[in-house]
Amino acid sequence: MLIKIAKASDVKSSEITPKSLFDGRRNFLKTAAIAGVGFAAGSIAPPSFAMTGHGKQIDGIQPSKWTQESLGEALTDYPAVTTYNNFYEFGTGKQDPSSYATDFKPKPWSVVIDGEVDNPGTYSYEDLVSPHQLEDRVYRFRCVEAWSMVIPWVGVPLADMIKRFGPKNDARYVAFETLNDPERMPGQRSRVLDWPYREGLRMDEAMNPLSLMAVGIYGEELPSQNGAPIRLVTPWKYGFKSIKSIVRITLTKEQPATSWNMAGPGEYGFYSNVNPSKSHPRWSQAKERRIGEFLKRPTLPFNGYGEEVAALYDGMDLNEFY
Ligand SMILES: Nc1nc2c(c(=O)[nH]1)N[C@H]1C(S)=C(S)[C@@H](COP(=O)(O)O)O[C@H]1N2
Ligand SMILES: [Mo]
Repeated sequence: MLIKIAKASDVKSSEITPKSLFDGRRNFLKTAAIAGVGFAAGSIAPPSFAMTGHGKQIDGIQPSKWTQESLGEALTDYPAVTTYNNFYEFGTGKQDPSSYATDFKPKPWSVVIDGEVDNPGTYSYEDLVSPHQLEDRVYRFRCVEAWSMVIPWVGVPLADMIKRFGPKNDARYVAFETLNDPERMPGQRSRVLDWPYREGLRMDEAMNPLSLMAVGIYGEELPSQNGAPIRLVTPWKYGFKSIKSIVRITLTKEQPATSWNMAGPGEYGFYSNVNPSKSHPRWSQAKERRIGEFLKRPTLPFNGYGEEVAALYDGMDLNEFY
């Protein structure tokens, strides 16, 4: 972002595997059938070769109202979702995370819950993520660098998780931190950001039904480059809010510091809502390159989720609170 501004033209055609070559599709179709994710018959070609090297399938995923059908847009191919990534803990290049996160072991994993909660503590991944709560959700994902994807996530509503922590009345914000371990995350040996990566939401944003703690994509466990084992997804905000590999969640009274705001306060605000009419100081946000497509699309206010979230910002000047 500050370091290197990637253009969609940086994605070589060899990185964007045609849909017909998506080898995880058999698996996803199975999950989709279980989860009741609807596809028009024949809209997806059968897999052309056997499954290899993909994540473990997640069982018992529930359907959600955010389906591919209701969104009406094509999913971004699994190979693009998993090889064109920003995850500076593994390097600043788009291919670095998929190259250097391969040895990262995301489990066992635990998350520290502290701050303004009645039930603080260290929660194991298994404690935190009940398989019964897992949902399939297809969301648009818009990076501040003006590329976008459509990703079928598997996750738990953040609101359900927070309720279990027993938020106190004076908790107004939620702060998140990524693992800080240069042994396991070699990109942290370079000081491109002030580690650990930090993000935050206002309490009402965190409790909004759209906010998801994702543990999978395409019906399978998250690959490490996508933020295994657990990461945030807030689809109405620029991608950098969607913090990966979370080890700490703190409920706070004050607005928490966030990594990109610390790195470039004039370029990245706390709110970071997708806003096509507010340019980044160095480029327009009016359009986006959907990865896998040739022509640019217009960017939608709140990334198309205004109906769900615009009311959160009633009376706020979103040019001031960017
Ligand atoms: N810890 C951490 N989280 C992060 C980042 C990062 O560098 N470190 N990059 C962010 C940015 S800029 C984007 S666009 C998304 C990319 O998520 P994806 O790889 O699943 O598409 O992760 C976000 N979360
Ligand atoms: Mo991003």
